[in-house]
Amino acid sequence: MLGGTELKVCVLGLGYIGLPTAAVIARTGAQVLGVDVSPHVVDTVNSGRVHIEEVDLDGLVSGVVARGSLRASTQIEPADVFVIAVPTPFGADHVPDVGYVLKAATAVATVLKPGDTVILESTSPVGTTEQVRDFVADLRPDLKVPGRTGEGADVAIAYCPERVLPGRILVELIDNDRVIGGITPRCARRALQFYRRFVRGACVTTTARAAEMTKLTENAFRDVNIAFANELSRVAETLGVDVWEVIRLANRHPRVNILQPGPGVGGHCIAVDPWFLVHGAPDDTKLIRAAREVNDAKCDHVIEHASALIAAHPGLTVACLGLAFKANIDDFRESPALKIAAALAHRFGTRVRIVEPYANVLPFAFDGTGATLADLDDALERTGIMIALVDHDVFRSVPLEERADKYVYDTRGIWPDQPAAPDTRQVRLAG
Ligand code: SAJ
Repeated sequence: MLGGTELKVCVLGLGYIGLPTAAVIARTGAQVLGVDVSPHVVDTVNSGRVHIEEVDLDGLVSGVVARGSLRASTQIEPADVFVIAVPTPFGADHVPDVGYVLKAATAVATVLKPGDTVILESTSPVGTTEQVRDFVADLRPDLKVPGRTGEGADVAIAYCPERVLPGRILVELIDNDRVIGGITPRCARRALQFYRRFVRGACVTTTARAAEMTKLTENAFRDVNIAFANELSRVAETLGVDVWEVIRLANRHPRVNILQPGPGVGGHCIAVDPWFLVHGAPDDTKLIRAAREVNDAKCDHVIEHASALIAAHPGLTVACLGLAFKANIDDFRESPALKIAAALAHRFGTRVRIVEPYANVLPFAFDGTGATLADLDDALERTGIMIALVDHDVFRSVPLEERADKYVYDTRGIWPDQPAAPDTRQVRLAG
């Protein structure tokens, strides 16, 4: 059944992961239903359009919707495989909130039948897949669930984290290796059959708990390494050295590969997931917690530095370049650039212009500030101070002659040729 073209798949959550996943599965010939709580998202997908920006996604979705392989609904329906791809935010004190996952599991339980496979893809604290299993077991006492009834279970439940990079989602969904953790080995094998339909990368099986921790480990690894770069940028600033040059030189060592400092870490993954490890083992996560704090503090540091620069030049207007959480995407979630630009807008009001080619209007964080959205050419002509917050290609390609006469605070190291103005020397070097 799992390998056949008649496979019915239900993807819960049509966000940045769920929609591309649903579309890629639909392309294999499976009948895919995407379920989302938002009627707007459902209507958009059913009309063959997309509500998120991702390379090549619009063409793929319009194709599979036109062929009838993908449709969307606010209501769940019976299927052979259920893929849960809903958000897992954290609440107060960084406590993970798996409420959406359990809500999705509750919906799945209403239509689950023997032979079905349930796969959780949402980034989750260790133990969440077992929680899903327990939920299903309680709601459906008529079904034998895995791990509670030995290997003779009616349904398979597994965890398989998404690992795709925004901007490369459709490529990485196919090419990346997948870690598939079953509640039991049989569950893992069932889920493996499913992923083999569309994944070209290696699919490796393990336990659900190991797969959950693997995902959190990957993002904590990146966070810790970015924190190292951000800490270096602070050290270099204090010592009056160009951090970008130091990193370039250190990376010539065959076993050194330092990441890039920036204005802090954003997105819904790297700035969030390490907290799930901290919450799971608070006494054992000193480094992971410290990295989170270093990266968050970098954002505040940039606000203070930029504010000092702007306050020192009361006659000049300011361009904040970028709001996205990283280069060349339209995703503003947990974005340090947005936080910094909004803080500056609240402090300096109408002096602030925001340049973000991926925004049509300013996000609500700017309401009441008097700051305005400007295009890049306009900002280059009219502003005397530029704060580079995102390394979009379009910013990177601004030639020196268009910025040589400005005060520049380059938090991403995109303009190594920028001359140091006497009173901004430290600012420029800091990153
Ligand atoms: N950043 C830096 N310096 C760097 C690299 C990144 O400051 O050298 C910043 C970015 O500007 C951004 C943040 O870190 O604000 C995160 O960006 P990212 O490109 O490192 O990662 P994400 O959040 O887009 O995607 C990550 C990926 N995880 C890893 O690389 C380990 C992706 O593979 C995951 O699927 C994704 O998280 C996720 O969904 O968990």
